[in-house]
Amino acid sequence: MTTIDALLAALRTGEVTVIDLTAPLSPQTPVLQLPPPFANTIPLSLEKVSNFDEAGPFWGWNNIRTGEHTGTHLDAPTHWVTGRDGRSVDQIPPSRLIGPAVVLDFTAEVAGNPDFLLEPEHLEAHVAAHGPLPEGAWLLLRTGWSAFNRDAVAFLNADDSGPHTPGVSVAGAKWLASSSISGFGVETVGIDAGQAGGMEPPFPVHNYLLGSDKYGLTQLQNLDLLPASGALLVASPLPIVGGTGSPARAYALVP
Ligand code: 23J
Ligand code: MN
Repeated sequence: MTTIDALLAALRTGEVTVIDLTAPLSPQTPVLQLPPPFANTIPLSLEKVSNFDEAGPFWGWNNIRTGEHTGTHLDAPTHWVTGRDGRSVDQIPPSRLIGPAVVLDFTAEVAGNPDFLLEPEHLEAHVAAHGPLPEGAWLLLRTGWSAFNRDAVAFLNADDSGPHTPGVSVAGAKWLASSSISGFGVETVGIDAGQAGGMEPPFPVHNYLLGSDKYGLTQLQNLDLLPASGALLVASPLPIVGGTGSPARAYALVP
């Protein structure tokens, strides 16, 4: 029996299950709101081509219009100034889009502090308890934030001082960039914290990870259904030629 046969058998018996980590993609899907003078991306819209009518009596189809960075999406290195000479989304090797999922759970901390930041100490404590992050891992920051997915105001959580959503400190971002991970996934609208625009450098996760050929995954959900380790992550962005990212489907295979 090959490894694939064994996996297929395990999927059939339910010994391995497939968890969809993707948020539904609709015109209501929250999108990032940067302050002026910055431009913003657009939500999803569907434009009918035909719907079993004169324009297509036996078929329905739509054109889609949205940003590369709408909903559950992947950030490619070329999204950021530090990675501008790196890989666009179509150039990411598929092997980097599949890897061991390592889930760090800070739901309790975030419940008391929406501006919670992942620090090197948290990462060092994880390594001390569980060993080094596996080569090619996808580190997933579980915060419980996906509970707000269907409510854009709560999800973006902005006030006069800007958005308040959890993320990673500058030192934490540097730590991740020099680790063996393939990518970093979050439940929030972007891979950086809500307050990251005021950090030095601004948006440190974008800055350091995308500048180190590591990728981002956003607006994940169902991270509460994953074990801390032992699951396999599969991310499937569209190979938009020259694209800086893409809406993506993300799955986990869970034993
Ligand atoms: C551009 C500027 C800041 C941010 C972002 C994009 C994203 O979150 C994104 O989707 O890449 S924070
Ligand atoms: Mn993005």
